Amino acid sequence: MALAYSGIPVEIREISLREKPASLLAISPKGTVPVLQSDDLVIEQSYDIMKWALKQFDPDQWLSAETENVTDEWIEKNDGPFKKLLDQYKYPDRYPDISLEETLSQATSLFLGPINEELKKGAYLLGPKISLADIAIFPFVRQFAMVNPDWIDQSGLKFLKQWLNEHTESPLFLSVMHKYPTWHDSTPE
Ligand SMILES: N[C@@H](CCC(=O)N[C@@H](CS)C(=O)NCC(=O)O)C(=O)O
Repeated sequence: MALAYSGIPVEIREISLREKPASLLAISPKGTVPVLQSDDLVIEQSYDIMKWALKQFDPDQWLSAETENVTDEWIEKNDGPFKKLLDQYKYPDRYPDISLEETLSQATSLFLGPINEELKKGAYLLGPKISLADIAIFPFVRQFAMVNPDWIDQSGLKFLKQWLNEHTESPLFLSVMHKYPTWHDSTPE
């Protein structure tokens, strides 16, 4: 979404995680996606790719010097503790000792509840204006909400629900949610 918003032209190579192409591992041996390559530059973290794009073109000021620290804090909470809870929730078989109730309660008190509180004050995470924090975080909340479609209504987190709906229905999100053919190194460039 950040790349599309910034208007930087990119070639997207969807890969199979089960059969990672040698060309990916050659530039980024850690083997996770996304990876962005631009001439000699290789960026291996999605958040860094987003920031790289916005540093070049950010027409609606999704990120600024004033908001960078608070945005980093939200992303750290998302990528660390919330991502762990999301995995527990998505793959309960891998965590037989942790109950669903416990995961839900921790995710709500740690992350989803605080987001809902922020959204009571303004339509977006950092206030009245959309920002990189919204764009970077809502896809993870979307994944969480997709595990049990009844959960969000039962949660009572109505500001979170409204925010999630707005972002998952946005023209920008819909415009990038395509299925791309899988890239193989034998695919003609
Ligand atoms: N913090 C990294 C996480 C990247 C990540 O873990 N991506 C997953 C896919 S969503 C992956 O590539 N996993 C490697 C694998 O399953 O082999 C980022 O945001 O770029």
